[in-house]
Amino acid sequence: MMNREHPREAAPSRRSFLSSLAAGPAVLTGAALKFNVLLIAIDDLRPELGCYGNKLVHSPNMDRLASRGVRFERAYCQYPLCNPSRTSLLTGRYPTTVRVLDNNRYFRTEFPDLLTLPQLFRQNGYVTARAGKIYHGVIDDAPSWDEGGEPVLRRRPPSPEERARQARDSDRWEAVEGEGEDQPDYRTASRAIELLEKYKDRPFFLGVGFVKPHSPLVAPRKYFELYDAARMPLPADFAPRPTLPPKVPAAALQERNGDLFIGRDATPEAARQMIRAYYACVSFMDAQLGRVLDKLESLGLAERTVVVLFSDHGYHLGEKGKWSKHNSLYEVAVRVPLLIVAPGLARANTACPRTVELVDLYPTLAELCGLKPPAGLEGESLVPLLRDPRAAWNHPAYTVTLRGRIFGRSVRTERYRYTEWDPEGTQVELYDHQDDPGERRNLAGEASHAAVRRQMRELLRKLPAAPS
Ligand SMILES: [Ca+2]
Repeated sequence: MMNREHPREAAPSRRSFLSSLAAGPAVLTGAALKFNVLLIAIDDLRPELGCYGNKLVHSPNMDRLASRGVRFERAYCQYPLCNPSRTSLLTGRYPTTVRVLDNNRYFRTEFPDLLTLPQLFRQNGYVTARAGKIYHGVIDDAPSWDEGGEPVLRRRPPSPEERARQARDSDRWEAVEGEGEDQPDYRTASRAIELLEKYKDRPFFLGVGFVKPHSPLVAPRKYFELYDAARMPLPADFAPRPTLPPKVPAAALQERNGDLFIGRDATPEAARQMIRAYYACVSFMDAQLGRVLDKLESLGLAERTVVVLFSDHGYHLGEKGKWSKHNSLYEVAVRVPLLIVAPGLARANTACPRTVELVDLYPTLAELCGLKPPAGLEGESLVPLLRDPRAAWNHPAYTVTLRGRIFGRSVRTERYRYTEWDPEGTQVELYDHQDDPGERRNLAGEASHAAVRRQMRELLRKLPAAPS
C-alpha cells in the first residue's frame, strides 16, 4: 500500500510551537504570550475552491487563507453528517467511541465529563466564544463557551403537509436581493467581528460556523451572477436519481433522492441550476469569511492567531445521481477542505498529500498552543505535517455511517478507498484513486486486487468497534 512508502518516523520531532518561533523572525515578546485560535467551521462544503484547483469557483478569501498556510489535499470527516462529524472533532474521539451517530444525540448524555476542544482552552485561561454553528443545530455545549453566539433559531420540525410540499417544491435554491444582511452567515460574521473587537487583548478561542452551502441554497443574487448555469459541469456519472455503479452492494446508496432533489428526478438543466446555486452559496459564505479575516488583520491579530478552516463533510452534487451527503461513504461525501495557518510554523501556500482526519484537529491545536491534551484522544497531531507537508505519515483516514441496521465503515489511504457494509466483509467496495478518482470501478471482486483488499480490511479493523 502507498502508506508503506512513508513509514512512521522513529522519533518525530515535537518541538513546541513557541520554541520553534524563538529562532524565527516572527518572535513575539511578552511573558503572557499565547496564540489565539480562530476555528472556522463550514457546512457541507466540498473542497471545490480556487485554492483546490477549481477554476470556476470564486473563493478569494478561502484562497487568501490557503496562501498563508497548509492546504490538506486528503482530509476526511469521520461521519458524513453534521452532528456526528462535529462531535467527533470537538471531543477528539471517533463517532463510534463517543457514540454519536445521528443528528439528535448529545454526547454528554452518555459522557458528561468529556473535555471538549474549546473547553481545554477555556481551562487554560483562554476566553472561548462562538458565533454561528459549531456544534449542531439546537445542540450546543455550555461548558465549552464563555460566551455563546447569536441565539440559535429553534425551528420546529416540518409538519407532514410541509414535508409533502418540500417534496414537490422545485425551489431548493433562491437568489435574494441586497447583501444578504438577514442571512445567518452574514449575522455570524457580524457577531464574530464583535467578538474579535471585544476580546482582541486576551488570548481567545473563537469558533465561527457558517451554514452555507448547506441547503436550502439561498444567497444574494450578485453571487449567482458570478456563474453561468449553462457552463456548470455535470459529473461523469450524473444520473437523474441515485444509481448504483456496477458490482456495488445496494447498501452503498440510498434509493431515494434527498436534500436538493427530495424524492424527485434531477434533469440535467435543473442539476446545472442547482450546482450554480451551490457555488453562489460558497461565494456568499466566502465573502462573509472575508469580513472576519479583514477584521482579524486590521486589529493586528493575524500574526498571533492560528486559523483552521474545515467543512464538517462533503456532498454529492449529482455523482451517482445523489444530491446529499446522507449515509454516503464515497469520496465526494467524506473528503473535506482543511486549511491551517500557524504563523511562524506552517509553511505558506503549501499542499499536504497525506491522509488526515478532522479528529486530528484537537491534538493539533493543543500542541500548537502548548496545552496538555487530555488522555483518550484518538487523532494525531498534524504539527509534523505543518512543518513539512511531505513528512512521513502512517495514518489512514476512517469514516463511518449508520442507517437503520446497516453500519458502513470506510478507510482511505493515499491511494485506495475500501468500504465494508457488513461485519463479515462480504459487501465491499474497493477503489484505486490512482486511476479512478470518481470511484466508478469497484475492484473488490477482482482477483488482481485480493491482496490489497486483505490489507485494507486489516487497516479497517483498527477502527474502534461499532456501538452495540
Ligand atoms: Ca453539515
